[in-house]
This record gives sequence, C-alpha cells and structure tokens, in this order.
Amino acid sequence: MSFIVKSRLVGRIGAVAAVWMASFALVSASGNNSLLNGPVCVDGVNSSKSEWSGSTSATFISGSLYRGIPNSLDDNSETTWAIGQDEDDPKNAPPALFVRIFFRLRTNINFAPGAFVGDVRFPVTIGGVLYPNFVLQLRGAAVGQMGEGPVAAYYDLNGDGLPDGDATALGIKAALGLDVSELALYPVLETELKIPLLIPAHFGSPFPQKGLNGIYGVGSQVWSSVFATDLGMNDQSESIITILPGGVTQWDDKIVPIRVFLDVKPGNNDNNIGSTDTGNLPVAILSTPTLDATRSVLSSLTLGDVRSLQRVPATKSITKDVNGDGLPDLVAFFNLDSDSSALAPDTQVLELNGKLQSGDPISGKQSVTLVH
Ligand SMILES: [Ca+2]
Ligand SMILES: [Ca+2]
Ligand SMILES: [Ca+2]
Ligand SMILES: [Ca+2]
Repeated sequence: MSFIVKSRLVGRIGAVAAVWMASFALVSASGNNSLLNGPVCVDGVNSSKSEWSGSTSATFISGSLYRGIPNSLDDNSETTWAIGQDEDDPKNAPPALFVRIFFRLRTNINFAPGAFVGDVRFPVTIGGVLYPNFVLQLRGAAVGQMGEGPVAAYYDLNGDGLPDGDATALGIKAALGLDVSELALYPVLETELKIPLLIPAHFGSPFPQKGLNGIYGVGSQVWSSVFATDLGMNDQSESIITILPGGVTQWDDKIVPIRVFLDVKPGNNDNNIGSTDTGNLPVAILSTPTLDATRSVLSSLTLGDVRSLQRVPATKSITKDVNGDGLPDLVAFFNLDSDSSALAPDTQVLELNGKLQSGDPISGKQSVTLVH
C-alpha cells in the first residue's frame, strides 16, 4: 500500500509505530541459535550427527506468519537457521547463514530439469542496494549440479519471476534431499541453503571486526517459501529470521496473526464505500482449505483504517459462500460511521482483526475506495 499520509495523521502513525516497536521488543529469547559448532554440509540431508546439532527449529502453518504448535498436523514446514561454517570452505573462511527448510507436502525429489521446486523470498543487499523482493528460484536439475541434490538455483533480483543469474554468483549454495523431521513420520523434502552474511563492522564477536561482505543483512527479516507439493499445488509458509550480535539467529516467538483474505462488500470488486455504506458495511472473511472463517469469534472482530488504532466492533455476522468456491465464508457487518476515527477521509486500506474459536488471532487487509 502507499503510505502517503496527511500531516494530521502523523501522530496516529507514530502511535502505531510505537505499538509495533513495543511488540517487537517482546521477542522471546526461546528461539535462539548460538553459532553452530562444527561445519554444515549443504547436501540436502543431515550428513552427520553433529550437523545442525547446535540449533533449534520452528514449525509453521501454511500461508501465514503464524508460528505453529509443535507437531501440529496443520504445519507444513519446519525451518532452522544457524550461522556456521561451510564444510567445503577452507579453514578460517567467514561464517555464513545456513537455512534448512523441511516441507511436509513433498515426499519425493524427482523433479524434471527446469521444473519448479520452490521459490524462497528474502531481502538481500548487493553492492549497497537493497532488493526487498529478491527471490531464490530453486528448479529441477541433473543430479549433483549443485550441492549433492538435483537442484539448480537462480536469483531473481526484483521478484518479477524472470531469473537474473545463477545464484552461485552471489555465493549461495542449495541442495535438496529427503529426510525425517518433526513434521511427519516419513521423510519429506529437505532444502539446505547457504547464504553469505552481510555483517556491519564492529557487530560483535564472533564476527570479524571489519564486518562481512555478503548479501544477507542483520535484523528482523521475513522469509517466505513456496514449494511444489506432491499434488502439483503450491503451498506457502513464512517465517522471520533475526540475526543478533554474538552469532545468534532468532525467530519472533510471539504469536503472529494468521493472515486471512477479505472481501469488503462482497460482489463489489471496486470496494467503493459511499456515505450510505458505512452504517452496515459487510466484510467477508474468506475460508481456505486450511482456515474455516466461520469459526471466527464475532465478538472479537474489529475493523478500521489500517493506520489507525481506533476500530469498531462487528455487530452481526452471517455464513455464506461469497466467492463460490464451495467453502462457506463469514460475512461480518460493521457500523463504521459510529466511530469516525476508525475511518479517515482518505482511508485506503481497511484492516480486520479478531480471533478464531481456537484462540488463534487472525488479521486481514483490503484496499477500498471512499466515494464522497
Ligand atoms: Ca547437510
Ligand atoms: Ca528478475
Ligand atoms: Ca469486494
Ligand atoms: Ca467461499
């Protein structure tokens, strides 16, 4: 969304930012990995007992930044991050970031050359330029072309789907394999990645005083992965990696809401909101194969301008399949004009928050057009 705001809203934005900062300060220490002892071999499997032994993992549910419950059947991926040495590097080579992604919905690695294996998105900085939409494209290849698994890796700097070069040119290594994890009783797709670290000078031990000249920077960064499934459908999971001084990788341990898809004014694609709409505005929460929107708790649902802390509660709801996909959706109604501060004269994006009957928080956004 565009973040052009009028000056009278700046105070509100500041307040939102303060809340965001405060919630980030709550990051738990339970998701820490210290610098790995011993090298990682990028080959798509746990090639030795000591490999990854100094790290911990988190599992994630499809299509969200939600941290899953360990061993939940809903979780589709397990991710481990660690900073360590590449077994194939010369001694005293700089440490790199290693990422291991297990993906439950793929149980074989028989990808044809060029076939889609997965897209992994994370921001990188190359030559001082930040590429926020960077995508690492993993594709089928002849066995052994890269690492020891049948995968080729390309980089797509701007995320337009067109590869811009071979990922090895950026120091990235990738390998595929099948291995066991917390996700399933059977071996599933395991992807191992090595990403060169970009560390500022004086970041702290054990990093060199002069820093490291890689592509992956420190801080909290969202990783999004989409992998091929056995059924040929793509499925997604997301996670957050933070690199801290002392060679620690960390994930955000707070519960991040499950992302839900909204349809403001179902049937109206322009989402035009006129003065007569605001008193009883319908907003559909769309169900997906992994999320039953009808299990939303009505009393928890609130709506408002995404930039505002002011929200109005839902007044009622009905169950209806608004997009004809066979899955019943929840349509909640909001009296937006009963609290004008939830809707600004220049509102462009509405945000809905709430929770499911299971207690899991949900959040969704959609663009709207105010018609005055
Ligand atoms: Ca390995
Ligand atoms: Ca491109
Ligand atoms: Ca609509
Ligand atoms: Ca539906």
